[in-house]
Amino acid sequence: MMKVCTVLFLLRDNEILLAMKKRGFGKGYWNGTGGKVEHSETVEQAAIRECQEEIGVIPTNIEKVAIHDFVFEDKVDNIQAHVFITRSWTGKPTETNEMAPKWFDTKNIPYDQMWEDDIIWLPLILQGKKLQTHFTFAPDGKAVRTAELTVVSDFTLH
Ligand code: 6OG
Repeated sequence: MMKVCTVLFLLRDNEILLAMKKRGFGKGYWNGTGGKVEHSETVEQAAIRECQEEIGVIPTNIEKVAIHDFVFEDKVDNIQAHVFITRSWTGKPTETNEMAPKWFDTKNIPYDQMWEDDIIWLPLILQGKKLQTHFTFAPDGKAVRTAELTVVSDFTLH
């Protein structure tokens, strides 16, 4: 089985908004907002809904910048994560039960407190690239075992 998820980053000037995940999968990591896409919605709708639920912000003009396939050797459910960025939204980032948001300089991203794959692809996204990737994770579910990245001009789903 594959679970389709979203990850969304707010950007302003030279800063990126990360949010500390307070519970569930990825607890203790800084990440974009996001979660599982429900049956009744598109991936884009899910990215907007999760951002609103997790930090109280409604993004406008989201742009898809990556599709990741995350394969966990020891888990039945692999993840396809669709990554978006936005530079426009309404509302002010606010802490909720799920996440605590914070602005970081893009030169000072706390990769040591993030998923191990992020340092491999997020710098490329911040350079303006679009990516399709395939990562496999060791049985601990954390260490990246293999990484394949392709720079794309359009996304293809398989
Ligand atoms: P819930 O299951 O809590 O959503 N996610 C990942 N994000 C990054 N950057 N790297 C990973 O490497 C990830 N695996 C999952 C997708 C889980 C959230 O965590 C993200 C979702 O935003 C393995 O609803």
